Amino acid sequence: MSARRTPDQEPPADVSPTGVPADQKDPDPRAQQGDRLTTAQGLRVHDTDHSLKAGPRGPVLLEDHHLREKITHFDHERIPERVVHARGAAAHGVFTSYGNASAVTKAGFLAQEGKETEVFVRFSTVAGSRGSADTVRDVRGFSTKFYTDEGVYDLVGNVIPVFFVQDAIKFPDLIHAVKPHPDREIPQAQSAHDTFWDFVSRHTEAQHTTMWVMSPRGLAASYRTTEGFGVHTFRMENAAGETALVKIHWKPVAGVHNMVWEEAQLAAGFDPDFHRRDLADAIEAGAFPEWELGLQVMPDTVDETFMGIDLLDPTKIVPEELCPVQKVGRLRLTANPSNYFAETEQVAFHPGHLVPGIQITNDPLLQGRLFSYLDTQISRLGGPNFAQLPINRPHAPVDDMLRDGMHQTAVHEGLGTYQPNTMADGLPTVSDPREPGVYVTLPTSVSGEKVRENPVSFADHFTQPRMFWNSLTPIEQTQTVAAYTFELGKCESEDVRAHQLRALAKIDADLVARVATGLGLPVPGGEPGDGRDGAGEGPGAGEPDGITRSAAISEVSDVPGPIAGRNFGVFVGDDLVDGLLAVRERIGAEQALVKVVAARGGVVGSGADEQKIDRTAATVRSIELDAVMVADGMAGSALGSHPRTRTVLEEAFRHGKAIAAWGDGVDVLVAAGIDTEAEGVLTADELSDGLLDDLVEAVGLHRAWSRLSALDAAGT
Ligand code: HDE
Repeated sequence: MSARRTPDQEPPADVSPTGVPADQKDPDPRAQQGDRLTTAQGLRVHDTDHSLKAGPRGPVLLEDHHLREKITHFDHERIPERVVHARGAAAHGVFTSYGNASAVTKAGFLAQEGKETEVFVRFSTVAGSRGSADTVRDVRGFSTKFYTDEGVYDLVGNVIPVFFVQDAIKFPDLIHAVKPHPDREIPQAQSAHDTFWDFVSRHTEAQHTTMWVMSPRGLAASYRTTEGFGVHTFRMENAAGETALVKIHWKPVAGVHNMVWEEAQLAAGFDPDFHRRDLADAIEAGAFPEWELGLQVMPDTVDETFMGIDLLDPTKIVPEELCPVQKVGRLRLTANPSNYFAETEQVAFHPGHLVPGIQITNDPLLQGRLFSYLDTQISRLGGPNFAQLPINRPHAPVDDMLRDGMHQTAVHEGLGTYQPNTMADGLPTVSDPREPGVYVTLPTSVSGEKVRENPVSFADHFTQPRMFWNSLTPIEQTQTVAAYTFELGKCESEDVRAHQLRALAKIDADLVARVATGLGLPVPGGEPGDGRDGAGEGPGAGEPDGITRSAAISEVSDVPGPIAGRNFGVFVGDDLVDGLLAVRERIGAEQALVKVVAARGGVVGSGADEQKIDRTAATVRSIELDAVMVADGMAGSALGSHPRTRTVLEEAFRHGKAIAAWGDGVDVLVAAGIDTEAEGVLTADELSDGLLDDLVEAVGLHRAWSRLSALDAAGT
């Protein structure tokens, strides 16, 4: 970008009327050019702050084209938000193949080791509108656009491996039920209301996904620490034409990490952009979020089941104990979008954007999605030409014979708009199906009568929620009970609560007893439910080959994970910098981030020891810190005695976050009522390598889980 000229400077002689030197014209006419403000027609403007008026106090003149053009364009700046997944954040990155997937798929981007493919990934919540808070309880979207050499491949997944309904025809009902009530348009971005629970208690196939959402999985700590899932089973084909049924996973290198409920609520108020900011900040700081792509590969059998699990049923997982996830590549997000609207808002994903080697199955949910996404983009992006938008353009050559239409920006030349032709020398030609890179639909056989029916196995709605419940650790179960109790407690209708309790009774006696007790309602037995579709108790597939517990479901582990990108807040006294460099070095070595917190802004220390203050008593909140450190010198300082310090420490303690203090910083903990003997509270006379090592380990365990029970017992 060239420097702007002041008004009294003469333009250089080689400048065109639009201010763009001829040799610097951007070849893309849609980009902004030059350094002079113009109208949309390229006319230079000398004033953009005053409307044209009949005298300084007179009426505004209709002839002011600049005014009318500026306001008209502004009036149309918004496009319809996505009907679901409206709230999102995205980033650019690179996918690198490990090269070991070629036995399963001939997809070029997975073929050879080290093959790199550019990607754009959009994360989202589902229920809320575009301006809603990030940290609400919800399923989250995890969509990846791979710009492969063979064309665009979209993996449009979620952070929860199952879905609420088994058939796309129910999707409008589900979304109507979870969206705000149509009369008052409340509550925003919440499932804690009657219509949602009315729906999921009657469509009991939703119980499995609902339980994932009620568990800590519904409260992602950050997008960087969520798993992703393709949900449906896909059919993959290798170069020899052999096929397999495959479930697709994203495994976060930073581990799975979720919020506790109070933390999520505080974040929704204090920083509604919490996840969006976290993602962008991490990328800007060079702590690039990473995931490994994993495949569960299962035989392509006629009945499309695996060890009793119907692979076409999107409400079922295949436990990792039965079919391990094989890692086939790594995703790294390396750059933030430069324009939210152009990229994050206009990106258009579609589960039917596939590449050779990856094919769909007859999962009725997937089949319906194949229709929906193209349809919705036409209304959301104003016509059929959205593939021309820069963010949606394939990075492979396109010659599609699609022409004209709303918002056509290409100037197509020649007569080759039909096939076969002689007028354009036969171009573009169709490819020989045996050539690499050509998409050929697998000739799978289809038969049967036209019916509106589900396979029998789809009527088993309770085996897998039971397995999920059994897989949670006691503290995760307690959090899940608290979530059900809160959400059902927000339902006005006794009938709705009772319906949902009857569904829970079919999952687990302890679960339903605890939720019913919290609601003050009688505990139902296993009487016939109110569900549709066989009431969820159909013969079904039964317990997946005796697996009643899957360890991969729980986030709690006694093995510390990596802490890259985590935030360590160091509370310092009025002039303390001693030890701060050691803290920075140790924490920085883990690619984690240090935030210096002092009473007021500016710097602490002087000369070579000077350190920038990142947060003050006014701006610091516990929600953005994974660990709180209270340095020597805090006692008696302005921050040490500040009420905000106490609040941060109390919240960090309640939320099970690691807390460390040394020197007279320990006195500050005691004064705030922190139990210095509790799990994850580390104290020492002075800062040492040992203290920092222990702190790093405590953060790697995510939380001091034993400290959470008090919070949940209190019903928060
Ligand atoms: Fe979507 N979904 N969906 N969905 N979905 C949309 O497409 C739909 C489903 C998912 O970041 C919409 O472009 C139907 C499952 C994500 O831009 C819409 C059904 C999964 C995103 C649509 C489902 C998803 C969407 C709205 C039931 C996980 C955000 C805007 C059959 C595997 C993509 C848009 C982004 C968005 C329809 C179910 C994931 C209306 C009909 C299952 C991540 O087309």
